[in-house]
Amino acid sequence: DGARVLDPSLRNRIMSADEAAALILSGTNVGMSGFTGAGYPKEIPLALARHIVAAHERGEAFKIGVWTGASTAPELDGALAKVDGVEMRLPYQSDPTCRQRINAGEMDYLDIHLSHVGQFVWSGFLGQLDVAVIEVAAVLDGGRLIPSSSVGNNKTWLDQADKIILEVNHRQSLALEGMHDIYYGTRLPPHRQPIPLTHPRDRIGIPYLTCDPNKIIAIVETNKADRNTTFTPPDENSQLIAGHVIEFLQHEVKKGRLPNTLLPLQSGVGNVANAVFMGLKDSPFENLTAYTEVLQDGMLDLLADGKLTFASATALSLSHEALARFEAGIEEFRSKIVLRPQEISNHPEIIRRLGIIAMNGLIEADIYGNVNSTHVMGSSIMNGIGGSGDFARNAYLSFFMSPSVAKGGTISCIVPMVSHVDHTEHDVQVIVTEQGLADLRGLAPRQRARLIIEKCAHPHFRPALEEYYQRALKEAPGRHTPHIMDEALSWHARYLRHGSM
Ligand code: 0RQ
Repeated sequence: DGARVLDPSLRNRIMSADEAAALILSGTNVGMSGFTGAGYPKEIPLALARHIVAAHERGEAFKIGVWTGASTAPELDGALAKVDGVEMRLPYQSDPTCRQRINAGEMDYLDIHLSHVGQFVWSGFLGQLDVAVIEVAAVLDGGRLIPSSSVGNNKTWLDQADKIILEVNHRQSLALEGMHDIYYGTRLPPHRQPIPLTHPRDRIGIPYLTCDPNKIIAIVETNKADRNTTFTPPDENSQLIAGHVIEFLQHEVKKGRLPNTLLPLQSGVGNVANAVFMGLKDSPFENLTAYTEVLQDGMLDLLADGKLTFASATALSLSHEALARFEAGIEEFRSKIVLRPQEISNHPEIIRRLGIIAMNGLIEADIYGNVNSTHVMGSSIMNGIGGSGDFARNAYLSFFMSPSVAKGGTISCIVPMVSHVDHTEHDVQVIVTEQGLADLRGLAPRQRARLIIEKCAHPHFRPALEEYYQRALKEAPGRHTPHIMDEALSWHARYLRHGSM
């Protein structure tokens, strides 16, 4: 009915999702909104998938490049991957159908640091962006847009795309207005200036996305909820990991290396992250803040009870129950939450300045502290690096957390050598499993190996790791980071051959 298109001159561009999707041509690059299942377009990708099927049935090739903020949902990544409509996907995804196509070699995937995407596009490294498809809560006058439940790369897509298609989602609360802070001060070198943000609560931009209204070629009205990010109560391992992290933070406060308010927290998504935030509820720390990418259920609860005083993120990623709590309390939450573009939420300059405490997941770590968080057995992608690298390298304190074993105990997540490396030994400070915590700061490689094997490895794999390390100490030509080259990846090879490490 156009009620949320407040610029009358744009109302004649309202059309159906099918009509709008028909404006997206094969071979184009499309910048879509969406970050961890929030704020992604919900109707146009589905309509586009139908157009792609029809083209394929006519014997025509039809593939596009799909650029987003981060992961989206089955209606976007899933639908387009299912119809084999994606040539190149970037910068992060976690959809099972996409994953299968990527690992089958049928789709290219560019897995890049989330903070790099904006500057890559501005610099032209990724080629031309043809169309932006952006979900918004409302269209105001003068090309101003009320952003949706995520910001991600939307500013960059709106600025850089030749044409813009908007999905105005009536399901998103209009009370989101004012919760965003869109910074328009970023430049390419050599024109950069310091980003004037010194506290997570600082507002340095404006509450709206802006665009050239002449570029808007279509507006589609929708009414659909974001993906329901199901929340499962933390399992035993997650609780043990959270316990180790919190005990360690208390120790750091006692040593005078952290204030009792800690430092702004960043955490990845998932069960362990939620467990840490639930654990913080009963911790002695006070007036906590978060400077992170994704605001999950655990963090929302801490904001509600005052333990967390402020959270800066680029996306909300909530279960439907938490979303209801968020919407009921949105007036209060608006003073406690700010949503920013991902180039700012993940900016190395700000992460270093604020002194973030970063907590991310790992797939495997090796005995020297290199971390793989993206690949299974060296060659298959799981999700992607996401923001973990932006945070890990620049944080004040960087944790990597995981259960010590995977797949029913057949895989050790602590291995002699990682089969792929995302976070090098130089970026990894603390490794935590349910077994314990290894504080690697200030330790040389051989000291790290002893600690990681002792504190983090599962007892079932510990003796074999110990034995490998002792032999490497004797046999390796170099004693700085002792390895036996013929054997370093034999655990993975054994798993691939026999289904167990
Ligand atoms: O697969 O469910 O099929 O069994 O990996 O593992 O233990 O459920 O842990 O959901 O926290 O994911 C690193 C993948 C951990 C995630 C990773 C299998 C395991 C399971 C998931 P199944 P868990 P999590 C913020 C920051 C990179 C991006 C990032 C991730 C599945 O944290 O994607 O940090 N991180 N972003 O069985 C084979 C191993 C394995 C293994 C686990 N050693 N070998 N499979 N698995 N260890 C968010 C953004 O940036 C957007």
